[in-house]
Amino acid sequence: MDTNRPAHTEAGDSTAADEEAKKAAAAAAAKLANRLPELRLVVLGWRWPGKSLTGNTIIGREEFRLERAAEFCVKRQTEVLERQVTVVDTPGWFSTQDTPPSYKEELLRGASLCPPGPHAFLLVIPVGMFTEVDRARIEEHVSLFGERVWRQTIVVFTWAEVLRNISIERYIRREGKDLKWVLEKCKRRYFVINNCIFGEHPQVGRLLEKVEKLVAEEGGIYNPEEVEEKKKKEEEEVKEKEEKKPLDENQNPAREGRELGARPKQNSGLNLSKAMEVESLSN
Ligand SMILES: Nc1nc2c(ncn2[C@@H]2O[C@H](COP(=O)(O)OP(=O)(O)O)[C@@H](O)[C@H]2O)c(=O)[nH]1
Ligand SMILES: [Mg+2]
Repeated sequence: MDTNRPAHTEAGDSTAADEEAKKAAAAAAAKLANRLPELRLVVLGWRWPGKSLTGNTIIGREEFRLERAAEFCVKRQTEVLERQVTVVDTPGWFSTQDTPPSYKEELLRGASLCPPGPHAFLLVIPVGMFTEVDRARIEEHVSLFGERVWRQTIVVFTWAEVLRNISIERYIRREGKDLKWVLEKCKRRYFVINNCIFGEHPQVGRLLEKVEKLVAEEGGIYNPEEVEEKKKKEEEEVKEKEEKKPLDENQNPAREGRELGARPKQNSGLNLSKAMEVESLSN
């Protein structure tokens, strides 16, 4: 019986190895099928989590200045791993105070700097304590681009070296509901970047492949003009509805009479009797 065992295991191993090889080949084929010749990315986040440095890591050169009080978007373009890559670095939003309107406008401008629109928004979050306020600030600023933006967003974790031996999955679990909320909004698409590694490294290729997978899954890009048009249409619809409202009520004078006439009288009668009660008690 023992003699059969190694032969059986070998056969089992080779089947498992075949399966692995097939899976790897399928994954490689999918990556190739998703491949795009051009990629446009917009980097988002609050101030100082590593947006500009992430841009530099992707571009492979020190193109974006690391400055605390950046006010304007900066666009850079270069060839990365046989793709024409455009990165738009945006000024971050304020993490606790209100973000001035001019910063918000500049943030929005970022999406229109790479026509016909970005393939992905990279929402940069430094690994560390993530609070309810952080979540609310992200929601407020990301939603300036419209709800559609979440479909094109990938969370990019920076400062991941502080995790040491903890896996990113464990960190996400430990941080709790606020960080989870953000991740759920972008269908749990996240990427851990190591901004201490510069130059040739597989991480940039992996990030670009992740963007390409997102485009394949979501079936398109974020088109700022389309979103703006939709926003305008929705606003017009709301305005139209509001304009129609008083007209409808005026068309039913009987109802108007009932509502405007009967109720105040009833109420005032009630109030009067209550007031009398109080008065009589106090007497
Ligand atoms: N150790 C470490 N430092 C980082 C990382 N990302 C950014 N930094 C540093 O954090 C500071 C802010 O980075 P910057 O890219 O200018 O932030 P931005 O305001 O979001 O553009 C700079 O001193 C960077 O060198 C990271 O992943 N690890
Ligand atoms: Mg910056």
